[in-house]
Amino acid sequence: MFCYQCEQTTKGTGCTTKGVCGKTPETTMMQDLLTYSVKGLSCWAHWCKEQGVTVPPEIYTFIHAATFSCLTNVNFDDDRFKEYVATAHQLVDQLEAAARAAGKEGGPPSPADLPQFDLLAHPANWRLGQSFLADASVQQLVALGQMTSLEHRRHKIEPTLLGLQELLTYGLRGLCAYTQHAAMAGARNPEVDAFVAEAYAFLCSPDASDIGKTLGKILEVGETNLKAMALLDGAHTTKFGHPTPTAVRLAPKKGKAILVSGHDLEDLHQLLEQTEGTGVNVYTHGEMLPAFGYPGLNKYSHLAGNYGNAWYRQQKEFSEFPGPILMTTNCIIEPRQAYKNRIFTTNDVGWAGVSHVPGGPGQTKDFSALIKAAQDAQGFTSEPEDNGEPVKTVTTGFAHNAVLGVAGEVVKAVQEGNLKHIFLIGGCEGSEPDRRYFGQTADKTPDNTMILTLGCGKFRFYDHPDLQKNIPNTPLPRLVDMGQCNDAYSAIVVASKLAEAFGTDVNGLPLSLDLSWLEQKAVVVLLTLLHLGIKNIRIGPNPPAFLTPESLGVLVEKFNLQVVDAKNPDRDIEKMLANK
Ligand code: FS2
Ligand code: SF4
Repeated sequence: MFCYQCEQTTKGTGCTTKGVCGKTPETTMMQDLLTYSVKGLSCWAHWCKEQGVTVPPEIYTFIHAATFSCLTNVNFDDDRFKEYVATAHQLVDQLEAAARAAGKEGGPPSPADLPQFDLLAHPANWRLGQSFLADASVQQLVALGQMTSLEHRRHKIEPTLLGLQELLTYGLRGLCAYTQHAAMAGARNPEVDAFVAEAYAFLCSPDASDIGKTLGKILEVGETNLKAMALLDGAHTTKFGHPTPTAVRLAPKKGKAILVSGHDLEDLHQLLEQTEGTGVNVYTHGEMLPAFGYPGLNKYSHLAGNYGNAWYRQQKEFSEFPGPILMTTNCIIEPRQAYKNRIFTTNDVGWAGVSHVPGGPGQTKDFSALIKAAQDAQGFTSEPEDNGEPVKTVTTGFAHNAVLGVAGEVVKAVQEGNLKHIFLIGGCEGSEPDRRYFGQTADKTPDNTMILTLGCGKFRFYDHPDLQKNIPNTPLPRLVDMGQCNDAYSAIVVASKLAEAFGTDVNGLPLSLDLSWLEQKAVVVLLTLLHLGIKNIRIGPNPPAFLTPESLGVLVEKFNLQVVDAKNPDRDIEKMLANK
């Protein structure tokens, strides 16, 4: 196997025997086979659209779901990948039949001489029959996956170009995560749908051998992701209202309990509806914490609090949680025996042997098994109030609407010299020691600065007492939790409005971006920021393994993209305060 799509990759170069995430060589090959199959389906979808043949929305929904399933820490279940592969090939048959029925002969371009497709036919021409797929073992499919794999391709393509092609692929994975979340909340954007198919078709064309064209397409991924994040933001705020600053309890309440992790607010919503009046409390975990900011979710009194921290601590935290757990999206890691029979997956999340709650966009899911598991479990038998202990809280819900509501105060504080700088410190969390840098940086920022945060990276510092205070001489909080990683959209809206207020562009603001990245959602958010022309962004703790020094050099030259100085947060803070 070979996989270098995420930051925690082995030795900073690539996972070759088993993923640090737990991904096996077999699952890696199944994902590579699925990606090849999705490329073929996308070539057909893009061609049909160009020919004026209607592409049903379900086809795009599938492309997005299958793409999301290959994101880090989402799906580790080979049987599910077999189903995805079968569906991809069946949908190509469906599109071909629709094209023929519309009188369109031929099919998408499929040049024979592209080095990455030397072992199997071009993806647009390569089809697995449903009868073969019905009988095929995972091992047979793994062997096919080997022929389509990154492990094979990387010896065929010059590393800088390969890295850029992979950057485009990983950007699509992040983008499709957000469109999938939006679809679950009832929103889609046909322009975004069509772009994803077009971008996959680009990867199957001779143009993908041109570094300049590939870089251009990569920035288009960033541009399209802005639309996807806006779509998701609109879906959330339409359904659940604009987030407002809300205190979140960080302690249990006595009683039966369910823990919900991941990003899917609609799953949480449906679960809250189905548990209402049952006596079961629902707790958020990891990226679900910002749910408390939404009036349409916070109105449920049995949304009891947040339990635990970021995803990478889940094995310990889930073992100790006295009830079932629902993983709605990434990041899942190998379930321990202690909770394997009480963790449930849904959406594109999967782990072999773990119960899965089915249901797609627009459907109501049946969470009764989860609720029964909660009723059968012990639940929490004590709470801090029993001993007169104080209950710790943090505040979330500072999305764009809430922050823009105090934009006048922000401008005033800057003009009066009380607010010197704004840091955006957020993104992903992970277990590597160098990630301490982000907590240290947050702690070391001066009192007269504001920290915007989002994503699970905030768990490094979200409850630090000094950051719970206000900026001296202002009514503004020092720490502003804007939400999940997708709420980078809120940060972009706020930065653009502040730039307008100060008569400058975002690069002219006293604002620095210090981003922790792990997986491909962070990759696509970075592409969006680069598309917007934002300079001096820092990422870390390590640079992406898939970018060679040459391709990183292009980004450094064009955007002054920097890697954090993980051992020296003071030096980074000094530079950021000088807008460097
Ligand atoms: Fe955190 Fe994991 Fe949000 Fe990332 S829960 S690192 O995939 O999506 O951020
Ligand atoms: Fe390794 Fe990350 Fe790939 Fe998992 S997703 S195999 S940790 S590079």
